[in-house]
Amino acid sequence: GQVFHLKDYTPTAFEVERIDLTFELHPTETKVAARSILKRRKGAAADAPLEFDGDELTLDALRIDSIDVPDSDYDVGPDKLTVRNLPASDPFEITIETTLSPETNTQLMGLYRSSGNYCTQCEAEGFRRITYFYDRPDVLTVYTVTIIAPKDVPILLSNGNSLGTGNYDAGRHFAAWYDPHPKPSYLFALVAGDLGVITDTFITMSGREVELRIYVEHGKEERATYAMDALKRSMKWDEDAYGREYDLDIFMVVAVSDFNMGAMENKGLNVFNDKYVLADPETATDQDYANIEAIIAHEYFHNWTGNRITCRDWFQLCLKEGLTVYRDHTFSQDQRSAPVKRIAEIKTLKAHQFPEDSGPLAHPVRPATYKEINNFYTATVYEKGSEVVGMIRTIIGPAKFREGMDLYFGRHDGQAVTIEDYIACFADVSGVALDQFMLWYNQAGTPLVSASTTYDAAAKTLSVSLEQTVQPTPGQANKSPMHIPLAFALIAPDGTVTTPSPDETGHEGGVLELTKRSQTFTFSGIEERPVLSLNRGFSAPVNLQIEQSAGDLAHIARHETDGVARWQAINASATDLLIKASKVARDGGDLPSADDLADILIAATQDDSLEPAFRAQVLQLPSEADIAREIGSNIDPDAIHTARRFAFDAIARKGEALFARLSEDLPDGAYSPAAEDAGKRALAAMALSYVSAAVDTPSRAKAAYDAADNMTMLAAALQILVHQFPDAEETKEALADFENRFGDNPLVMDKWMSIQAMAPGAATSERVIELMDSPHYNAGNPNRVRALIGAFSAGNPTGFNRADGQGYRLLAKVVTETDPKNPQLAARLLTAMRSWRSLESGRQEEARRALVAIQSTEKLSTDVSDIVERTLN
Ligand code: DPP
Ligand code: ZN
Repeated sequence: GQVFHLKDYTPTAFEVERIDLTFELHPTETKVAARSILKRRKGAAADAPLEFDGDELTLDALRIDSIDVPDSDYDVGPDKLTVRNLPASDPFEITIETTLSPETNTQLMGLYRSSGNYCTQCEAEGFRRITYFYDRPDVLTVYTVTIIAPKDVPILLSNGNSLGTGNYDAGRHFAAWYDPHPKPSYLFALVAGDLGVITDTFITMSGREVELRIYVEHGKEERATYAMDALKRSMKWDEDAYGREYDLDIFMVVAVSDFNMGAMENKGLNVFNDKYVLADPETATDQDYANIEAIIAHEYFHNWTGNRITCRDWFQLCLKEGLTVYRDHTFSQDQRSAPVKRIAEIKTLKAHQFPEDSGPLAHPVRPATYKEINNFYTATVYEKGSEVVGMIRTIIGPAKFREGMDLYFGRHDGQAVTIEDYIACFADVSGVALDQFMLWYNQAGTPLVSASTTYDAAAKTLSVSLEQTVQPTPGQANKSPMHIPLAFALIAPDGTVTTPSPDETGHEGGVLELTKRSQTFTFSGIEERPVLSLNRGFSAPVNLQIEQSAGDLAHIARHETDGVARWQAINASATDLLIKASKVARDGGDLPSADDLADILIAATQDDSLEPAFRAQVLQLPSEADIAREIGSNIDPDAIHTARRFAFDAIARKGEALFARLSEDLPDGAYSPAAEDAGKRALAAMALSYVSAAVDTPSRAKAAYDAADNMTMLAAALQILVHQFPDAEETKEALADFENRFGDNPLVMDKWMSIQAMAPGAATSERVIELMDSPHYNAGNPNRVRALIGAFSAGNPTGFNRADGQGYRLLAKVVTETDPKNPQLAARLLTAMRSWRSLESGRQEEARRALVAIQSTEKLSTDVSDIVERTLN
């Protein structure tokens, strides 16, 4: 297939002054007329042809200034329209008519149907499935949209402000929309159907009233109220934190049940996966509420970072995504507990981005080439992209960061820009050179920073020696040293925490800026040997190798004033032990005692000065996948499971009384999704899992299941039953009860499927195969497929990596069956194989066979062939 290169960027020959779209909706024969006003770009050749993108399109009519274009003047195919001999004088008008079949569009890109409603998804390249156009983010224009439909399709929506509605011919009606803000085609949206709605208003900082609407399936309106609340808080926060005001008269969100992504930031008309809109206490967990808050915020924040200022080309995807993730992270930190939220971000980054960065799918935050852009909506672009923005703030400081953002909004509003344009704003306001920093965008791989300290008691100096290396990644054999800001603190023997500046010129207050391959920083006037707490708050997304004794880690865990750093030290202790134990479990011998780790965890859990949500994070041992990642090669997932379970049980027995008490310490009063109550539930659920292991009977979890009056505790109890007591009668009863109560709610049954799919052990793959035949599974719906197959392959190390390869074969079957219908979904599922080379040799061979079987399937999509080829390379 074709390879696209960043270096090949060239602007289009024509600019589009505006586009008028008319849709006559029909399930299998929707008529689209697109009239665009075109003007030659300055400097374009006078005879330059017009080259529009298409994808599976059929052309019905082509006119220029109302006259049919003669056959000799154009070439057309499903994926391209080329027109020559264009009028010498511009602007001129081109009209293109196409016919679409939304009903049979199973890719969920372009115009399709979901539960009988019409909706669109155009990012990245879906608009070209609607009409021939410059389907690329640097062509911005003003859209007017007219939607004509039968009256049994009452709601007709598009971007911008309403121009009105009225009757049309033959019992049909219409609605017209005008979006005054020039936008690229990927932000176009249309929604039509019979939908319920909740409405509200927001008064902006300059006093304008904005109408807010959230559309959902009839009968689900009540479940959208939390999303509405989150939307209003997001609008307010963007005004307070960045001075950004909303810019249309109306802001709409529509929830649809068939959606490849989480949600989409179309101008004024966000389309959401219903999983990230609908919530009530009976059906949604605290995590669901937090996700809704974060994604509503994320898509709303795109209005400025993405829509008003967009990307020049898709290589710059992180320009909008990394930055917008950074903005939604800080929003959630402000709305909830900042350290607890930050810990969750670190866990997510390490669980999803670190393995990507160390395997065959590694790519820079801004890739230089791609075959299929859909495959670059990755943890690297999003999560590492967000960390990179955070590092700019650490390097230049919060005030200059805000100044740089203001400059960015002022300088580039209405433009399609590059990462260089973005970074220049921060260099300009701060005077700090950020050239070396650009490597974070251009160089893939997680840097490894090795650190050692030397204390000289006579001279009263502490030296910190740092060394960085970045492993080769596909296409990048040699790496240059990066600009790495490492926040730190020194902790004296008496527990005093200081954040001094090193003697070398460097950052004020508690940040070491590592820019060379190796560098030593010295601190003078240090009276006694301190312990170094390095990469505090995870200021840089690096792997840290630091010679630190268990005693030093315990010292940090006890005295750090920064909650995140405290957690980092505890997590490092747990990881060290679990790596050791996994090796013993693999090679035979007595597993190392988890007593010291248990003491640390129990001490933190008993500390009532710490918020419950933080204590829940502390109690959560590194996952099997975390341990595997840290071990890095020759992985035996079963040995890791054995080692982790051994430590878990030991901690459970040692803290049994404490866990028994905490497992019943639930918030009083009616359910509230607010962070404080959610934190209490998280701690109770964590304690319940430990005490259940200590007593080794399902009775407590079953009692908690029976007593639960909200989905958070119900799902937590069910998970303990299924994962710890798979064969118990209580577990069977709970599973059946759950199915009975929620069998008609697919989003809730997704949890029921995921919990079972993630049950550790070899038997699970058979259960997954059974569930694929159950009425709750639907191979055509992305949420169902991800809940069962995605959870199994990405969230069940022992089950998926079954030694006989059955898990891999199952995934291969689903991928090849899904690919013809929905290549984006199939390719995403397949990324679960990305770490196959780090497995022990037997599993590697099974995994390789499954990958080769996929590769040799006929007519693979570019999405799946791109992933399978890179994975095998
Ligand atoms: N809708 C996806 C997101 O917001 C892609 N833009 O991240
Ligand atoms: Zn986004």
